Amino acid sequence: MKVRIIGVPMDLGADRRGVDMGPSAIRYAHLQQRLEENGIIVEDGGNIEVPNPESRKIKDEKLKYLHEIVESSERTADAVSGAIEDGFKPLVLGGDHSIALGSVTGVSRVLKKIGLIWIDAHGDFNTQDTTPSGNIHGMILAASLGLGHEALTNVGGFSPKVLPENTVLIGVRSIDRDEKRLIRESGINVFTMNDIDQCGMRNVMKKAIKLAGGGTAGVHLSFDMDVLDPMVAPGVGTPVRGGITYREAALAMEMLAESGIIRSLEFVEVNPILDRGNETAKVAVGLIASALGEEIL
Ligand code: 4U7
Ligand code: MN
Ligand code: MN
Ligand code: MN
Repeated sequence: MKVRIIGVPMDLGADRRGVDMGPSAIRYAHLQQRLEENGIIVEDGGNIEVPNPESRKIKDEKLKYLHEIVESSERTADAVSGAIEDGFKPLVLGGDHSIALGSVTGVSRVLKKIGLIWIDAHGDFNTQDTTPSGNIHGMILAASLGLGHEALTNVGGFSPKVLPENTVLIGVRSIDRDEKRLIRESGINVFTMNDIDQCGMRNVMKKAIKLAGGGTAGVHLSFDMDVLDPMVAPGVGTPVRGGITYREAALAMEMLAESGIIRSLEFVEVNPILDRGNETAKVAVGLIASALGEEIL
């Protein structure tokens, strides 16, 4: 297997500074070495160019840094498409979750019909009309399905990037009131924390793999580190108590690796400023290794 690392040091999509250092923190936690130990050929493609919030002005309080995020997304999409065309599996490192707009666009453009597995404490299903924060990292799943501001939904020049029946949202426990309505109306597949408690991660992932992988050319995994319990992953921008354990996350990754459906993947929202001893980045590296087929024995 050949993997190309693409860093996106983006924090224009969230309120708290620090996630722009996520790609460095994950690299510093020996990502490349760990993957190479598993026999993977790793190429580090460096970082996508993203402007600093300090150098820009917010123009629309309901869509903060819209223009900058759209421009960066086009660059990310090109890097992701390029990696797949060059025979690599793109591994995108965030950065806040707004970077998924570029990744999803890049994969969808090449593979045409994709599945999307979005693992997150949040729904990321707001639009400019429902957002309580104006932060675009809370709107990207909706945008991938064609909902929201046209500048977002039309990145890459096409919309939607994925169909609701092939979209699976897993691990959610914090959804805004109007966001809830949008999710229900959208027809995407959702497994909440309660579903994981009731049915177990194994059963949830079995269903998720069928829904996202069935009849699609491949699946993009978008993993928001805040799905983990804050005790496991303290270094995230928007922690929510009651999250999944390390082993539940690892099982999910191992099942995805075994399924063979994953064509590109991303890990987002690592915030080294809020972390303890780079622990959250280390957790990310462990999960990335599992998702890419690392075996215990
Ligand atoms: B993340 C929020 F209001 N829903 O829209 C919003 F609670 O990528 C949070 O999942 C969004 O971390 C979190 O701002 C986005 C808020
Ligand atoms: Mn998210
Ligand atoms: Mn989240
Ligand atoms: Mn966040």
